Amino acid sequence: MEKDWWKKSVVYQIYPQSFKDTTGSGIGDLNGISEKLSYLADLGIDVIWLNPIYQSPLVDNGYDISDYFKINPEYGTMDDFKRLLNEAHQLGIKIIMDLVVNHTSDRHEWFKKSSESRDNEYSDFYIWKDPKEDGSAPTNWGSTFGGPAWTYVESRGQYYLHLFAKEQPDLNWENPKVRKTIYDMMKFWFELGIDGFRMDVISLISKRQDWPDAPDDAVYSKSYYIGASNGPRVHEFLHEMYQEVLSKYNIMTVGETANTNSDQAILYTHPDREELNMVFHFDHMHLDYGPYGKFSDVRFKLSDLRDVMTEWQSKLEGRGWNSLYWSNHDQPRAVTRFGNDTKYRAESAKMLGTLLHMMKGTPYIFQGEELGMRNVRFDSLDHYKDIETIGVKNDFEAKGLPDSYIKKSIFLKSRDNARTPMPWNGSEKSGFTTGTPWIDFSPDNGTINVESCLEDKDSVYYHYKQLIRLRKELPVVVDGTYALINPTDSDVYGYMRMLGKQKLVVICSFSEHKVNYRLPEELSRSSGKLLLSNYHDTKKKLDDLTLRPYEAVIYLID
Ligand code: TEU
Repeated sequence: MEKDWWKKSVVYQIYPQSFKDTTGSGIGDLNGISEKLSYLADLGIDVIWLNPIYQSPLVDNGYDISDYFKINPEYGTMDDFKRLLNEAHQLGIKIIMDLVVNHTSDRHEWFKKSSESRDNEYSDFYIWKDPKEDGSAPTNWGSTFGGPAWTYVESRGQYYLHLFAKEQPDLNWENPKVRKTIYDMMKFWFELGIDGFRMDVISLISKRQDWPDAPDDAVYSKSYYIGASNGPRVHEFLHEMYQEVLSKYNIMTVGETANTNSDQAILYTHPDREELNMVFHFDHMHLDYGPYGKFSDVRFKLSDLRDVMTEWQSKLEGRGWNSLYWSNHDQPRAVTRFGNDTKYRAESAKMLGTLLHMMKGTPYIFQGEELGMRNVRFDSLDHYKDIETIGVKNDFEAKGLPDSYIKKSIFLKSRDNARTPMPWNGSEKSGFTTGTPWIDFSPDNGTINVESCLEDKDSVYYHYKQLIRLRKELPVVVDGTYALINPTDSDVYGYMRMLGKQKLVVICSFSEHKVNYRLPEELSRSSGKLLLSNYHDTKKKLDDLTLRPYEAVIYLID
């Protein structure tokens, strides 16, 4: 098998809990994924990334693992997993799993033992610190889901660190035994035949050992980054992981690295450094942050988006590799956030797909994105299930923010927007379950669903299928270098990809109105051939363009 196969791949992210339920439990399962493999093969994707399916009390929907070697019975059995892996492989689809090793669940045996005393085998598996003289926590860090990042445990007379929920204690990577145990666990899954890992918050595993306080004005929920992001030994640990495990298998790795800039990303992904293949950066996710961070009603600016994407495309050229994504299980739906989810839903969803999929890197499609799914607006905030959303609601209420602001920011940013069940058809239960779904359906399911998309040749689904096909057919999509066109245009994001004499020209309008777009002369004089557009009757030749709302075009110049 080719070594850098992941450079040519398109990844499809499955949130197992919400994909397809075969038992009537209301929770998606592994057999449901097996059942839908042919749908994914038809779409043309190469790799599935599965969110965590390990044993877990599901406080954070699986990002709190209580046994790394067991499948959560809610999702099925180890045999179901082996069957899924085998059936996927037969269809030429690879499977990567989520590796959550910054923290475990507090129900993990290691943590139970670690909490008992200061002198047993697992005592140093987690990060324990004595209280300050006045009994308070070792630092002022806040945890991601609200409240302090330290919790006191009577039996040890100490605090433990949890950057996320208190049920997610952070592992102590300074301890070589912890690292060895993790590497062995990774080998277990590779020996089973999986094709790689998406590494959860991997940029947080090495904490500064001088334990600094966060500045008072740091956004509360992010204060922990001060002492934990891209910490002093993170590259040493990842290189060690590479040597001990990753280098022994032909697999792919993608690190989730919030708060990592493009220079740091080179350190993670430069092939010579032998760490990871690529990382998920968050710079475009931060463009619509407001005074309270992620949960805001701010809208991104096109100029910022273009700057950020261009920076990452350019910086990593020849020095690393990009992951390309608009959304995932932590983010709202792309078409609501970056497009227009009412009048131009299909057009703008296709435009966004075009913009991203023609860039250099490995594209990720989050389940339902290929249908153009939108954010949901549950009537009552009580319908939201996500621990982050609930934490934000409590925090905003305590701050005295108006109800209207709380609702609006949750409608726009809640992780539950991405987590409603996959709509397989327009029936009452969406073809997802025969029981009661663990979270409400999106009210759109009657119209936006797999069946209706497959019947409609103009659907977002078929546009994504074409984008995936182009990547397979044209080496310029995989290997071409990136260059901006008209870097300051107020409505349109245009860029080229270049490989040898070939040029791919990608023009995407973010406007709800018609815009006249003037190409640089050398392009408008060339004889480009139209490859794909999100309107029927786009001009076949590349010269000055009148772009309709959210029009996206791809031309090839040979
Ligand atoms: O997310 C890490 C992360 O960066 C979160 O803080 C993210 O910013 C937040 O969800 C955005 O709203 C990963 C997982 O993807 C997420 O689902 C987990 O909850 C988290 O780690 C803890 O494991």
